[in-house]
Amino acid sequence: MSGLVEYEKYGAIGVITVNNPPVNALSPGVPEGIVEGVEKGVADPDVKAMVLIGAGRSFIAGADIKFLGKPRSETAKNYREIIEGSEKPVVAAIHGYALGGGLETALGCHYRVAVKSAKVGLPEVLIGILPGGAGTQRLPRLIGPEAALEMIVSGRHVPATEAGELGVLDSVVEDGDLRNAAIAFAEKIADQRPVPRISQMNEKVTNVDPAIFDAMRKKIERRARNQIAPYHCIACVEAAVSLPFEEGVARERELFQEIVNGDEAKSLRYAFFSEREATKIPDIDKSISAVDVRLAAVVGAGTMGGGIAMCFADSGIPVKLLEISEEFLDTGMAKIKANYETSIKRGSLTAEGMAERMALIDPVISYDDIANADMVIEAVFEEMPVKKEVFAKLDAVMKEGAIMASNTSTLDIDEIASATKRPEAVLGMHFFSPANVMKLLEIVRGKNSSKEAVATALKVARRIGKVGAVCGNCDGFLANRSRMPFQTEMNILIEDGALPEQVDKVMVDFGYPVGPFVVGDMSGLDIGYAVRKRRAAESPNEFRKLPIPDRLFEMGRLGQKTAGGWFTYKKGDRTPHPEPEVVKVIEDVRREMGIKPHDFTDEEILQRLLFSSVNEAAKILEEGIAYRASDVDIMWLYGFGFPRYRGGLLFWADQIGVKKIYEIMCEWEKTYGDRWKPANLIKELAESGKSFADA
Ligand code: T1G
Repeated sequence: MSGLVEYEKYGAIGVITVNNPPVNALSPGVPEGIVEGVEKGVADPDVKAMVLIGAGRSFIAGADIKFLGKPRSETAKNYREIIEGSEKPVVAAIHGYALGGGLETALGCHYRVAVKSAKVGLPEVLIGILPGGAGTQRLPRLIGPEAALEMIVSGRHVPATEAGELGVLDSVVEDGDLRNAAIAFAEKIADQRPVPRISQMNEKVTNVDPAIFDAMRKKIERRARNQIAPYHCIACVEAAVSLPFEEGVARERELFQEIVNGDEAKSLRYAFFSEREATKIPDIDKSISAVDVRLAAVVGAGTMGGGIAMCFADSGIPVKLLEISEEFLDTGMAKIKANYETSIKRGSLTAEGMAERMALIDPVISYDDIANADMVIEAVFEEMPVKKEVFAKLDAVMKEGAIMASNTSTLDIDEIASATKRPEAVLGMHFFSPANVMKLLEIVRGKNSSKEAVATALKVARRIGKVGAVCGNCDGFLANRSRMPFQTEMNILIEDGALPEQVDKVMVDFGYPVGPFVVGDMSGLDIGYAVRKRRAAESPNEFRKLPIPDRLFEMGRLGQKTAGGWFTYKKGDRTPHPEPEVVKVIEDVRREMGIKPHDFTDEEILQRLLFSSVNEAAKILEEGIAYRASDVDIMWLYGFGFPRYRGGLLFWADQIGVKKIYEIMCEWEKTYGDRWKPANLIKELAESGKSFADA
């Protein structure tokens, strides 16, 4: 055997075990090893049936993404058909995950048994491709085209119990000794004939209403905007109901080849690996032990603090929520309760789920009540004196070894840490609003933050379902600092002649869920106004005023929290409507600034906005605030809704080419001023022909 796959006989059952840590991906040698195992079982007259199982924590998590699009052996191309063609039944025994090629392998088997905690799925669409191992042909034959279409186009992981109800699995057993359960199942069916082969089950793919495919296309058109893979997935399932199996497989292979090495697939594979790369910190290896956070605490029960407390409760971690008064605490708890009730109304949470979560949140008003927490996250007003007062109190009460984090979005972590006698225990954990929804957790490493503190924050990020990315301490850290030029530039574009609805349309067409001016209306023009006031006071010479949003704020146009901001909204409707009053403000300001407005192409709007942030991200990289370009991309994907199928801000910039961006910036520096002076890193990369990925 190839060492990646072992074969052992238990009585009359041959057990084939895939052992390719960490997730038993179908790396070269694994399909070959499985075939060897099946051939051994078939050749052995004492063997009546076989079991295919995964060692370690999972069945097979899919093709090895690192080898996608690369040549494979003939056996690797046909191993599923070899399994299925066996005269002796093969039972797939699933724990952990059976995803992508893993589930397709199980569909090549004759039966599928899983433990309750297992999950199955065909998530290929999430990395810009489609199930390329006949999954789009077998699954519709097994569970019907509609259920198969939903699984394949969503790419979701289906829990075993649901998969059992759908018919993907023949048996779902209690978590425990899966191998024995599978062996028992194999013994039970060993003599049953004919051996069930999905490729020959055609009754579920005949007389199918073709309308289901266009209905799916209509259903996904908003979220699948500009993408190809979701539509190719639909076409494959259409082939399953219109062609014989072999021809359907050929069609699937043809559509797979069309996209496996396309931009969308490359971008999504990049995003997949970047997310995991972000957890690898150069000077923090596995020898650094993170604190095991069994009890958390949050200081401040406002919108952010309440949302952060929910993150812990949602993950089953008890959390104390501290406020300065019963009144503030009651308000905070009521908001949390209302959030959960909304989830129940939406069907994403049950009443008992809410009760479990609420029971994990313990509202308190004394610092002594949180002293025993392993981690405390401060989420009070974004004012330095207030934060330092909180940290001084935390320093006085928190137990030895507790990690003390601030949720600040821009304030200096080192200054906050200076309020304590243990700055090594202090770092930033910047959640994005709403904290219980947004996936990004920006971990800010102060100059004294210990490796244990950073390792703990990363471990907690994973446990509470966040995507953690680490950066250094500076004004705005990585995410907001890299985004700031974008926000300035969008206002300058309006001063110069563009309108909010044009800018928003450009960014929505690019792939953002909503445009930046609507985002401004959602977060509130008061937020930006306060930040601009602080920066103008701190660095009057550097800071560029933005008279238009200032004037809208001063008119009381704060955004969706009032009748309107950049746009006007009808009650209960988030549809943005261009507002003549806003246009008048824009025209007044242009006149006062002596600006002669001109038109912009959509491309210039897109490049002006994104290149301004590319330039800042380059400075962040050259200052060592970010470890790698892909960390910038993770922050933009998960913090700002940058379209995932474009990989991320710097991945997208690399597709254009740093040299071309450098040349455009040099032109803009002459036309629009020194804010467009290219960062040194951009100049260096342009002159050396390198990319941000090389940086
Ligand atoms: N290929 C290569 N490496 C993989 C991998 C894969 N499919 N899945 C995970 N890894 C690595 C990952 O990069 C990380 O590496 C380590 O394993 C642990 O992963 C023909 C063509 C299975 C739910 O899309 O969704 O099959 O950082 O941190 O949080 O039709 O991994 O340790 O060096 O994510 O417990 C389809 C992708 C492939 C599944 C486990 N399959 N993987 O999550 O661990 S295409 C997928 C996941 C395909 C066929 C097509 C998750 C997981 P490192 P992890 P986890």
